[in-house]
Amino acid sequence: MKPVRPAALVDVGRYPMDNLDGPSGTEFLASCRSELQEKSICVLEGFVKPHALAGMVKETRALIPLGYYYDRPRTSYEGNDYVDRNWPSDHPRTVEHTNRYRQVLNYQIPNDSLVRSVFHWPALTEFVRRILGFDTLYTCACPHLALTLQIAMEGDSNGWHYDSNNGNITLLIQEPDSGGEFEYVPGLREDHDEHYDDVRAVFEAPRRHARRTDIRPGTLVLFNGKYALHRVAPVGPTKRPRIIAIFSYDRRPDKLFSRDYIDMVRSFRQDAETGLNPRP
Ligand SMILES: O=C(O)CCC(=O)C(=O)O
Ligand SMILES: [Fe+2]
Repeated sequence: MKPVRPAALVDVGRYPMDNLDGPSGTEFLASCRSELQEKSICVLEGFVKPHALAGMVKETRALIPLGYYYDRPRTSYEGNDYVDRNWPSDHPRTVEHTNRYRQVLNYQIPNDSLVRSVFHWPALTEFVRRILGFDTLYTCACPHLALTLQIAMEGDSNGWHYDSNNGNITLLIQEPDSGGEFEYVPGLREDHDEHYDDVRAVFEAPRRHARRTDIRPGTLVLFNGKYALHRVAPVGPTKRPRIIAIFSYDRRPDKLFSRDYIDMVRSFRQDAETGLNPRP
C-alpha cells in the first residue's frame, strides 16, 4: 500500500494547516480561537476532501463488527456511569441518560488507515496545540483510547454530559438518515454555580434550550465541553449508522487511560447486531 500523505486528504486550500505561520494561517487560527471562545465550538466543514472521506467511510464501516457495544446509562457529571446517591433521586446529578453506541478502539484501527493518518498528522496536532494554547501537545499514547470510533445505530445516543476537559476533537465520517445531531448549551455551568435549574430545563425541552448543529460528514469539530452541556441526540430510523472519529490528545507524551476504565470498555459485548444494511 502506498504511504498516505495527510496533506492530500485535507482541504489545505481552505484550511491552511500546513502553513500556520503565513498570513492566511494566522487569520485562520484567530478565527478558530474566537469561534471556540464565543460559541464553545469551532466547525471546520469539508475539512476532509470528498475522495478521502469516501475512503474513510469504507474503511470504518469494515471495522464496525469489531466494536465494543457500550451500553450503560450515564449521568451528566464526572464519573459518567457512577450515580452519586447522596443527591435526591430526581436531581440532575442522578438523572441517567441513555448512553449507547459501538466503540472501535485505537488498536483495532489499522496503522495504514486514512483516519489514522489524519490523526497522526503533525500539522493537525500543532494546529490543535495552538488553538488550545498549550506549550506542548501530543497525540494520546493510549493503545486503547488514543483514536476511537463511535458508531450509533437507531436508538443509540451519547447522553447529556460535560467533558472532564475542554478540547474534544472529532471528525464526522458518516451521518445517519435521521437524528444523531450534536446538541449543546454553551457556558451552562460555571465553576462556582452548576445552574441546576437550567440543566433540568435542557433535559426536559432540549429543542427549546439547546443549540442543534447540522454537521456534515468530513467536518472536523473542536469543542469545549467542560462547561457546555452536550449530547448526541438519539439516532432515528436509518439505513446507515452515524460514524464519528474521536481524536485524543494530551499535554504529556505518555498519557494512558486507567486500567479499570479500559477493562470496563473491553468487557462490553462485541456480538451485538451491527444494524448494517447494504448501502442504497
Ligand atoms: O459524538 C460526538 O459528536 C461527541 C461525542 C462526545 O461528546 C464525547 O466524546 O465526549
Ligand atoms: Fe462529550
